[in-house]
Amino acid sequence: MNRKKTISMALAIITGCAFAACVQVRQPLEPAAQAKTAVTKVERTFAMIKPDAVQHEYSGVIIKLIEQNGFKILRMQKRTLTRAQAEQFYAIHKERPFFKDLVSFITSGPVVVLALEKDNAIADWRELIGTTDPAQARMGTLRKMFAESKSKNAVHGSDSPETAQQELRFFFKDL
Ligand code: RTP
Ligand code: MG
Repeated sequence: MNRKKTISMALAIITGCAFAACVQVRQPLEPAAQAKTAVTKVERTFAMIKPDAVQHEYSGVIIKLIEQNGFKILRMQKRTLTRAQAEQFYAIHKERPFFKDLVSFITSGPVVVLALEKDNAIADWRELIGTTDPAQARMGTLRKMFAESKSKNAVHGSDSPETAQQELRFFFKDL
């Protein structure tokens, strides 16, 4: 074999190895490896089906969607909030111009309160409910499907681990 032929064979082998290495790197991870790298945390969050959605008889379908999206319902109760409870629950908004209307709305009829559990429950529930204003909400979100307006927006979701803990305790003393 002459020198030129030897060099081209060596180059072909090196190129082949490099290609194989690339293919190796680009291959998806085995399920076991994926399980090792995925960071998931079982969390609990607080959810509420607000008076507008209850009044329109959307509670059943919303509960169905909660379950279909992988949330386990730990607690669920239909109740009407008193003014004092509403003011305490939404105390963070007490200086906002919409506070009075918010309290009137949330006490205007029964709500369904729920304790939900799932991997990444807090962010996933916020994702499923969509943005505050349904006009801005993504297709497929609960607010896009069931909310009438930014004020009457069908569902509530805790926005952080701290508020989730606080809101769960507010309604479900044993959690
Ligand atoms: P939520 O607490 O009920 O899950 O809603 P959110 O985080 O998406 O929105 P947030 O800023 O916490 O506001 C609480 C609720 O107040 C009413 N709101 N009305 N008219 C308005 O400009 C206005 N802005 C807020 C909504 O019912 C909102 O969900
Ligand atoms: Mg909020």
